[in-house]
Amino acid sequence: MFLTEFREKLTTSFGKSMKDATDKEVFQAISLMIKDEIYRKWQHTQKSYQEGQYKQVYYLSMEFLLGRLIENNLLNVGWFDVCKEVLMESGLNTDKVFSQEHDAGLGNGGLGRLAACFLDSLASLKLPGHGVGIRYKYGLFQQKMVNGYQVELPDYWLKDEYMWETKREEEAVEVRFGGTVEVYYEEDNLRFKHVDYERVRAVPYDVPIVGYQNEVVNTLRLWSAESMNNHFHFQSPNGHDYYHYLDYKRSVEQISEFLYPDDSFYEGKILRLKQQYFLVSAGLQNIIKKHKQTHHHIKNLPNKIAIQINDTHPSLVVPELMRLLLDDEGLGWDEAWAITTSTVAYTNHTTLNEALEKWPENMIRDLFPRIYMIIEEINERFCKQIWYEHPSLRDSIAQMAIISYGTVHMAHLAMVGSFSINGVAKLHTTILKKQVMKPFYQIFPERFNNKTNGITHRRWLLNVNPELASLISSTIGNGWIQEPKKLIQLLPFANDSSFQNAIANVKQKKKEDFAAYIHGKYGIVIDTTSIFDVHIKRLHGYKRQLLNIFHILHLYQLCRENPNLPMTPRTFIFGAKAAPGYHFAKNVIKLITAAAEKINSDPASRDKIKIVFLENYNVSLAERIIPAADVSEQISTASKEASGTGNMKLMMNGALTLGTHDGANVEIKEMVGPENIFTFGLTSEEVFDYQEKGTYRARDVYNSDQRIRTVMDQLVTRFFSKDDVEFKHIYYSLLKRNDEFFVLKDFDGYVEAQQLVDQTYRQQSIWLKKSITNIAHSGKFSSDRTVSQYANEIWGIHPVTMS
Ligand code: 26W
Repeated sequence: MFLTEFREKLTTSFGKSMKDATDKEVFQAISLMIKDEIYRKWQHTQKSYQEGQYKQVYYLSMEFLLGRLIENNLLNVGWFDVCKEVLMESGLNTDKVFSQEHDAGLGNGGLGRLAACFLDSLASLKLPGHGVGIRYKYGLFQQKMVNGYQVELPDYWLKDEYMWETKREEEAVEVRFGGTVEVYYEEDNLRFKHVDYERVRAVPYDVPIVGYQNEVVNTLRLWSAESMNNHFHFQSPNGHDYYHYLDYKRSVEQISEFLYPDDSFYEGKILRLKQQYFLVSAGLQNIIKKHKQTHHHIKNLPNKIAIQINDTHPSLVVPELMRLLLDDEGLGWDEAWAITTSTVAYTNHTTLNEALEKWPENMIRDLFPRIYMIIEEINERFCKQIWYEHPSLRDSIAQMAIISYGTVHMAHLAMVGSFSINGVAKLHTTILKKQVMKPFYQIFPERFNNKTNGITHRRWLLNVNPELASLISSTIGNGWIQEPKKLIQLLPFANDSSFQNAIANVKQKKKEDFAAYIHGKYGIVIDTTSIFDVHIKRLHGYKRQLLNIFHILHLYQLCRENPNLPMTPRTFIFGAKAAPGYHFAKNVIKLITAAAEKINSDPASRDKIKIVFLENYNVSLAERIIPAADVSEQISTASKEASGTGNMKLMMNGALTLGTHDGANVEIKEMVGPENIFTFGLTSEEVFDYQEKGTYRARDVYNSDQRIRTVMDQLVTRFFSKDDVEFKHIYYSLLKRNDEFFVLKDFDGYVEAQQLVDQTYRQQSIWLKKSITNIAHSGKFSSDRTVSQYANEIWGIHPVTMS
């Protein structure tokens, strides 16, 4: 059946038979077959949602880090196995075929990948929920390594046709920038007219989001910016209008040109702000239009729609919804405000000060004059509310205001304008309530809630590790696929030696697969009997890749001092992109690659330590590394990592966590028990305490620990580099700038924890028992659990029954 249709598709689309078709044509033919299958369901789902008049949720996000969809879609339509079989029998290399799909890299890291996992869970749980984002022409940059340095290249992911999108020309809306606002009276009512604005056409491209073996196909709607054709009339004889038009066209198309590559770092770039408003305005106009078509009036909006904003990036949704309700729908302020604050919900993903968005007041005023007026009004009313209703907070008004000292605080706007404010792990939510957002918690205690992050076990176990998935199913049945919490049924097998062996065999196979992949691609050889120690995430000071490399440099020193050093060989695997302007992060990358060059070739260390820095870390690469990992590095400075989600993916694939008491590590430890995780380092309370009292002295640690001195002095004595200034940035950040991320402070604890890792790994049966225990508890971290909690506790939406 599949085979016949596949042959037919190759013939009708490309005029080719299986033996002549290129890998790309094979990929496209399969995609087209999937499309035939899912577009019917898609249409049917939309019809059912309309007719059932269900409440729907819209997840607004500047980022959706989808990766590839081919395997996911095959799995979800139930064709994964048969497709693989047919390709293999036909002598086609499935890996090569699937790799024809370019990763959709429309995100930076955790926040964007979380959005993608949520979409998968929404559809798989039959929940009526959709994504709204931007169709960036260029996704996150491609990282090339040149002489050990990161070089950024544009990611033109749309070079070949993107198989999963459909342009919906007829749903285009207009978004307006700049201009001025005229205020006038009409029948005793104050009215506002926006004039002289620049017009931008927002055109949606829809991507179907397929539920796991059910009838539901939801929508990810990505907006693209185009110029209006009728914006200018070319009349003037000297051609000025024409040049004007070209300028205008270029400035408009810029809006959806590229994804900003900053992760947890705010840059006040005007184009980024335009992107945010573009997403919000196009998304909302479309949502309201659809709502009115189905429900005929606007006043029941909160009963039928919830809007979740992914961090503050789309927080202009608050004043934009107010604008539409006031100016277009003619509602009064109080009514509009009640609707807005019952519709919008906000998720916070970071407490880092440098990541909090604060736009210059005049930027907002110039770009969106009407929106600015509305924000001013919201601010004034909010400040009054504090003054009259919370007199004890009067002294804090300036700190809590939405607009103060020439800046607009987006987190304040988001909190004031939404009915729910959630953090992404227990510890993170506690920190929000007790520290970062404390005064807001005093005013709106009922709004704060926690939703610990999750990951889709369909992609991150079933799809990337079919060997492990089938071993699990043959042991406990396949109920865990629908109900991932059932993975707990593996617990009785943790001590079972034949199950341990089977788990060890799967891990070995995945390590060999990964080794073969990097050998084929980069010519790098790695020892598959070594421990695969994996640190994969964005490169950032707080994530402390530096602590990892310092430990490696220390191990190297031990190897040089003692040729018989007893240690299990280790392969240290890094994957990380640094923001292009983040010099410290780039310096750390160079340190890792410089250390790799020296240590990997030194006879004193090369049989024990191997460092691999993988180029261009992205979703598809993560899918190859994670199943092969033994150790999961989650070593952020306590309090700084809101949750982490790589920790969950690695645990689900049997890696043991080596981590600090931070983010979701805390909950992983709670689940698996302290004996099944390696933890170390300062607690978040200790970090706060040092910060408040200013009592940390990095130099004292340096002076008192010979191991640290040895490692650090190597940075500035041409040990790893031709000159002695290459790593001075790192050296000074630790000693002169007092080690903001407590790398030196946690060094000792980390070394000790690493020794324990080594000792434990030597006792394979004990290691495997821990590994199985981790897999068994990983069901809690399925995004199905997370999304169900959002659905029940925030959105008030329910699974649908399809007609
Ligand atoms: C405006 C610049 C900017 C860009 C991105 C500021 C902040 C961000 C994101 C909030 C950064 C991010 O991805 N945060 C991560 O979100 C994940 C999903 O909740 C968490 O698991 C990570 O801990 C958090 O770092």
